[in-house]
Amino acid sequence: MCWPPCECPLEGLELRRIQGPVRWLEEVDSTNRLARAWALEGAPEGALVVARRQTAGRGRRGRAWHSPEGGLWLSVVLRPPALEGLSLAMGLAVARTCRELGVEAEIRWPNDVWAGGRKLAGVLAEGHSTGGADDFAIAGLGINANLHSSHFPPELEGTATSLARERGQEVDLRDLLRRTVQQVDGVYARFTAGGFAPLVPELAALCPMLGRPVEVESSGDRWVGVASRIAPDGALELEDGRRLHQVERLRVL
Ligand code: BT5
Repeated sequence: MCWPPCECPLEGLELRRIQGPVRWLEEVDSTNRLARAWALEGAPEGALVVARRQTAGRGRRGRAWHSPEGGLWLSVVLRPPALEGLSLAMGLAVARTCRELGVEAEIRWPNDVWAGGRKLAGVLAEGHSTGGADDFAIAGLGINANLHSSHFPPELEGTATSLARERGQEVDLRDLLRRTVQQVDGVYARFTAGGFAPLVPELAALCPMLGRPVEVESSGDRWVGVASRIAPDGALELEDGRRLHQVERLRVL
């Protein structure tokens, strides 16, 4: 992709809700941080922030997201009727995109996309309540596109992967962006029309951790259970009846 883009990369796509405007940045601390500030200034639903690299990319719970040049780092302003399941819905959009490109991406509750036993992409969905009709959410998507092992710090070398690594061939970032926006638009249209529940069967089919033992860490506790299903509100249910909404860490055993 020429950067900044020489023509509008969304041109020609049939989009319902996610139509831009788009802000392109060579470098930013975090696209989620900037998208939030923009939304507070009145950015419409569907506004997008895309950066070539992030200097302080964010994961959940204050964790860092490693975002050098070569990945797709983007945030979208959404005004969903409810937040339940939004993060998983966005994960579904990312997994569908990666699958279109020939990578057998899987979803790992609550917000990861994996391939070949490693983390390929992450989603950070953050809701912002202003106490009125202006409530919004920012969905941040980080897809390791053309990252190679030398791009990852030592602690991620054995756990992270990229589209290029899985396919043995780099992807065109402009094409990846177009496909991602198209998928986000389609999944988000379904999400706003019917809520999260109708997405669950498709999601579950891409979620091989269901039926497997998982080790969970939450509020200082650690335990093992068998993941049984994703509930219509986005919770992960375990065979022992526990329902998980937020966890610090989850490892599939
Ligand atoms: C996530 O958090 O997976 C959410 C990542 C969201 C990133 C996007 S990029 C665009 C937007 N702007 C932002 O500032 N963020 C969003 P979490 O589940 O907490 O996972 C974070 C953990 O994943 C880290 O603690 C590392 O172990 C690992 N990690 C960090 N960078 C990675 C990378 N590039 N690839 C794979 N794993 C990574």
